[in-house]
Amino acid sequence: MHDDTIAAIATPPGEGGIGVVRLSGPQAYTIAQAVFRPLHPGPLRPHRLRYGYVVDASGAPIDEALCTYMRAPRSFTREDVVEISCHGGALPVQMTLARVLAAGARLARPGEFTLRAFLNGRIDLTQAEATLDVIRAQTTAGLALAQAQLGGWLAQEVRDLRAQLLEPLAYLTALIDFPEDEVPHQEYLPALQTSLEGVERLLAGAAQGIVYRQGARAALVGRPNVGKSSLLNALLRVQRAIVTPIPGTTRDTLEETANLDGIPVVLIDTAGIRESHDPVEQLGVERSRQALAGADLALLVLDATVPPGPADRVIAELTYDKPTILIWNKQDVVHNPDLVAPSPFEHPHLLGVVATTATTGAGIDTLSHSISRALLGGAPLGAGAAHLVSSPRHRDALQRAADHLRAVLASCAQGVTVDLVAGDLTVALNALGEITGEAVGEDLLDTIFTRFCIGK
Ligand SMILES: Nc1nc2c(ncn2[C@@H]2O[C@H](COP(=O)(O)OP(=O)(O)OP(=O)(O)O)[C@@H](O)[C@H]2O)c(=O)[nH]1
Ligand SMILES: [Mg+2]
Repeated sequence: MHDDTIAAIATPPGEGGIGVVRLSGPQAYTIAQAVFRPLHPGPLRPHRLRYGYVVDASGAPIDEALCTYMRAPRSFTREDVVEISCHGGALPVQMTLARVLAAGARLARPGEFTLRAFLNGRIDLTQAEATLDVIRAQTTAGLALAQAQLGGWLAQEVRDLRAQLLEPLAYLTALIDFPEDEVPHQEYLPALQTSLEGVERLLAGAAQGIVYRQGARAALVGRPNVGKSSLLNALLRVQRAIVTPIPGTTRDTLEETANLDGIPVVLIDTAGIRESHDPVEQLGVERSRQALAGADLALLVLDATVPPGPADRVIAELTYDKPTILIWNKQDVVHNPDLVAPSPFEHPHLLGVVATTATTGAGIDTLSHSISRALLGGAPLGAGAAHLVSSPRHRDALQRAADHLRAVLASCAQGVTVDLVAGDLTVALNALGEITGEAVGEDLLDTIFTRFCIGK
């Protein structure tokens, strides 16, 4: 437990109906008594809301407020926690915070409340990270993943996997000390094999989980006037980008996030790529290339009313190292709109060909499903499939655990010396421990918790 008391504004900056100042630590109660005067005098009772005033040092009211005292360990941090809800203007909230700091609290660092909840054992590291994911979720699918992780399923699975490995490790360690008691390795192979399968099962869903949580970037590229900006608007269902019949309308890249089947996809509209003597357009074309380079997926747009030419080929070649969806746009002008022409290019990473009419919205749903499938590498998340690993940190740790477990199994099969096997097994156990926080260093905690905002 910590001996200092931290405080921060827990609500976002700006104006709101209420603003909350939160305190956690051993002096939380005493500080609340000093800064909050209930309408009806008397001590604050745990888990009861009190009405009253935040008062200045002389006892004069600063603002009307409600105060909640949550006595340890029944609180978010397992410490004494006080929340003071005052009016949600910048001044009342800041003056309340200033009073609390003057009365002995220290300003909390980003994520410090959640860090304390973790350090005091109320939640594990996956749940601490999920707290942030719940706050930042951009789609209901992302929120479902975060809520499930907050519920602790991942922590439980990882703990079970670790538990399966502890006995083989204890046995191997004993063997190092008492080689004469050697029991054949074979006895532990099933347990090791089962753990490896468990780790692999978690890894199998990670790519999809990460896409749902983090989203992805998709760049619309093509010659001028093929309908890139019109497609952006159609996918967003908002007239976001300027559309005109003049080739070269879009000069700068423009990004907007769309929710495509539960994935937050940053769609990037780009300037049509062509040779140009106009210096502004040249800069725009350069930005188009950069946008493509930074994208996870290329949306290569062709005008279906004209045969693809060398200019289209040059742009297509720019997408050859990216997963790409080819879009035949302006189907309404084409003679046979139901026929989806194949790709005119031998694209090495072509994931789909879609026909659209950006101006009417025809084909846009198909396009949006093609994008989500391409990003997920297959079918979208089914109902109830919220148990997916969704953080690159967890995936990397699982990957290391899997690699070392495979090494352990290979060594057992080859009869390698016991200490080497025990070494690999220890690395695997620690990698799993990093996920839940059972085996973590200060640096890792710093990188995780500084991503939080102050007050969380
Ligand atoms: N008939 C028809 N016209 C379209 C379609 N999509 C776009 N257009 C028209 O094509 C013209 C160019 O559309 P934009 O969306 O500005 O094309 P762009 O690719 O963004 O062009 P630049 O910004 O110049 O590179 C506009 O007049 C659009 O209304 C379509 O599916 N059918
Ligand atoms: Mg445009």
